[in-house]
Amino acid sequence: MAIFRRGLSKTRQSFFGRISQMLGNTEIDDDTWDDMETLLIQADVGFDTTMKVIDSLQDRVRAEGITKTTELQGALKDTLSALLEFPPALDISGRELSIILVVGVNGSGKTTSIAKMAHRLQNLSRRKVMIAAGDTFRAAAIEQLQTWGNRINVPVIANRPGSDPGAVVYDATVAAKARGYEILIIDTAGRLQNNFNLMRELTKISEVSGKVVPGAPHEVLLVLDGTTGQNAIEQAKKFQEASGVTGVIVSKLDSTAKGGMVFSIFNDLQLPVHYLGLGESINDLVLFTPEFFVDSLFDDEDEDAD
Ligand SMILES: Nc1nc2c(ncn2[C@@H]2O[C@H](COP(=O)(O)OP(=O)(O)OP(=O)(O)O)[C@@H](O)[C@H]2O)c(=O)[nH]1
Ligand SMILES: [Mg+2]
Repeated sequence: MAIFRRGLSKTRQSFFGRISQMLGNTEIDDDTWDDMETLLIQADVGFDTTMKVIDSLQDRVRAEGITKTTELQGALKDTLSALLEFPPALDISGRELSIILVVGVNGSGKTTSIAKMAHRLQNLSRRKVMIAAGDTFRAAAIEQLQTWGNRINVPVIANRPGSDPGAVVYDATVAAKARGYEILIIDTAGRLQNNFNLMRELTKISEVSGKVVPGAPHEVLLVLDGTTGQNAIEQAKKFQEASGVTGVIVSKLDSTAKGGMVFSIFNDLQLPVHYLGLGESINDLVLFTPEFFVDSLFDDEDEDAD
């Protein structure tokens, strides 16, 4: 919980934590709803999701007989929580080898998130984890992954820069099976959602893993850079079409006040968020927990205002 509060402090201090101050202590009127709408839009909750929140909040206010702005914070918390579902567990158990493909635009935080996730799965979940350096595009990308692998003691299967990513994925899948690894995480080159050829390459990488392990990849995780807010939602739609995304990792939420985009992922994209990146170090990836997330967006009533 403390790591959530620390990691989400920018979004809290800029938006949700200011709600009582902004709404003041008056009767709820039209201005209240205008202010509420502004707050949600500015926090990058997105237009459609904001409208939905306002509608349900108005229903709740009516049903509960709330008339004062001071009572709105609690109602807003409940309304926001209702938008989030507890994400299902990753589909990485109950078979010999499970494969997670990680995709996203340039610099969104894929490689870092993979290292953090591998570390979590190995140390907290006690699973045997291997990583495939499917980003063969840049030499530095392979080295970056190998450096992480050495630090967290997870093997990284790589090939020469410029080689076919499909071939690396094939080799890694065969190696993981032969050596009894339970989870293979595949890194991929960052690609823009509107680059047709690169998007098609993702489909190919997916198919290669499925040839060695039927049904693979079992999860396709899209890494969205939290600092890009609503822009990330548009990218996500393209990745959903091209690679059958099954879930989302939101990175860099510690560096942004746009944390409201998480609501949009559930509501607009209908995708579960599995992990949040809340910092640059290896332990700064947390399992998404709706209750902790929503609580961390608001000032704690017991806490001194900061
Ligand atoms: N503050 C913060 N920085 C992060 C987080 N996750 C990643 N970063 C930083 O974001 C930058 C890009 O991260 P990478 O993991 O290399 O991103 P990538 O998607 O693999 O990038 P490409 O391979 O170039 O497409 C690095 O400087 C990371 O340290 C996070 O949760 N918080
Ligand atoms: Mg990378």
